[in-house]
Amino acid sequence: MKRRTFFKWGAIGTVLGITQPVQAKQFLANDALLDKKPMLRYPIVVSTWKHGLEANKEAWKVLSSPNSNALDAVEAAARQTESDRTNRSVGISGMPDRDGHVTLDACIMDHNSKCGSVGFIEGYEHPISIARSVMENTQHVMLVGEGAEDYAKSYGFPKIKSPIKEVKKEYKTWKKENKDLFKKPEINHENHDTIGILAIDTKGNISGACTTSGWAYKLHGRIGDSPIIGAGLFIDNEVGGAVATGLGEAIIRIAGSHTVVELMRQGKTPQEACKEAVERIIAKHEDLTGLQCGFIALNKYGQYGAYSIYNGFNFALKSHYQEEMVDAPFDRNW
Ligand code: SD4
Repeated sequence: MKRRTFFKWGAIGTVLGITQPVQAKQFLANDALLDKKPMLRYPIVVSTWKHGLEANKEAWKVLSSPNSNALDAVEAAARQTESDRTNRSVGISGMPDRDGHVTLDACIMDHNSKCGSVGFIEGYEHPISIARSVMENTQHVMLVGEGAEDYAKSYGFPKIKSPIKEVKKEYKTWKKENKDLFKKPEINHENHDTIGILAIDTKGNISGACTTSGWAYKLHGRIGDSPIIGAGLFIDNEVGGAVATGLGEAIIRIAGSHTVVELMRQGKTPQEACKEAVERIIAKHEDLTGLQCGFIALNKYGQYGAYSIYNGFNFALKSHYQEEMVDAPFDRNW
């Protein structure tokens, strides 16, 4: 999102009773609380980008009940964004691939390290729920393409028309303006916006979910980091969890979310862990032009952190005490 839009949104948020976006300095104070016996700060939910605010509200309906379940919370949050037809980066209203298909990736992981994932599926409103079904009803972790769609159909997930007409229209314009379809699609802060969600419930258990239409105008058949456990999402209930957003290929190269969780296991704060993972991506890429990647992380105490290569990445936070957008610290300006 452009900064101007971001701050405009912040002003509207204030009118609606939502706290203004918090700047990096304030949010770093949270990590300073990490001592030998940190305060337990849950239930809590954090979600990538602005659409995370609405998603968190759905998660909170689950998390605020006395016997809440983080897995139900992250699924409810992801479903909210998947159904938002104004969202151009998640669900069937998301960005199409180079051939005009909207192909979706999603995964989910719980506090028992159970996980499920679907990739490269078309015409299903809730990839996240299909991913959960794969986790709960099969011996597998990941189903892709036609096989995943057949599976969804057999479990009664309704097939819907995709792409929607707004996406078709935008695709037509894009195609006209991009005659050379083999040109590398442009990656910038406006054409990739997965939702990744991490939540800790009242029992202190953590789960996570991630869902996206992926890199806009990608090659048909491409799968990003978002359905890959360890890349787009990783949870370890002993430590915490992490989710990623941005250029999936770069995130996969360093097993991004797993890396963040392992760094937290070694004693790093969520903030430090996200920063180190981002620095690893930076070190492994000579050309960082337009290469945005960001992580958010939550440790078992309910402490959160985030970091991105470029400015402009933010996330939504909700707990008993907070409901706000937080600007992630970053390595460089666009
Ligand atoms: C992908 N990581 O498909 C996703 C896109 C994304 O913010 O996260 N956009 O590479």
